[in-house]
Amino acid sequence: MTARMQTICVCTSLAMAFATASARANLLVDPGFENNPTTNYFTVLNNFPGFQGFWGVEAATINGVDGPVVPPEGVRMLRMVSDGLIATQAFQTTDVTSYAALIDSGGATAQVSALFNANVQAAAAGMSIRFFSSGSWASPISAVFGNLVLDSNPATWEPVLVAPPVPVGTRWMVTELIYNNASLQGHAGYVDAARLVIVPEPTTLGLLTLGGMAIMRRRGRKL
Ligand SMILES: [Ca+2]
Ligand SMILES: [Ca+2]
Repeated sequence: MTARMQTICVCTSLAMAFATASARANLLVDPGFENNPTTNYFTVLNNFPGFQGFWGVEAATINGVDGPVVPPEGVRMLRMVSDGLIATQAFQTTDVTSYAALIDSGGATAQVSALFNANVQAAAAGMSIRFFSSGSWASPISAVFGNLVLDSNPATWEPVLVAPPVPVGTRWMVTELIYNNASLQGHAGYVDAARLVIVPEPTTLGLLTLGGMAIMRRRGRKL
């Protein structure tokens, strides 16, 4: 196989992987902060079933263009500010009972990602995925965190991605968006294009998809 053929083959595989991945349902409601109002985080975390699909926030609003920061998808984004404590957070709960067979086989991976941006030097952004055995904050199984120190360019959006295996017995998940308050230095931190997808694991397809995301991440940093 020539180098060109190999390149075409890899690109085709990646394209197929992305096409398949994009066909998988994003389990988050209003992942781009375009349609629904936010509510209080306390309300969401105290009633998973009743407030599934709401973004529950500590100190945040849904905004359009804000100075030099432009939403990367759609016309709105989440604008998070300090809540005066350590970190400002936003949460959404998701019922994954329909994935129970796959999850309890030990063969599920959660792919969780979002784009972050701030008009300040070295803002500390992060996200987590938390696993629960029932629709209650009182039934935690585990949590996995990812974080990234952002560049100072308000024109660039940088992804945070975590892709842990889904623990057996998981029935609910909580997706969390985070900024360290002190790192914002009185400015806002922005989020858009959040994503939560459950995929079979481990598969070649999954590895290709993650490889593709890594490529996108590197390209994003060059902007
Ligand atoms: Ca958006
Ligand atoms: Ca940036």
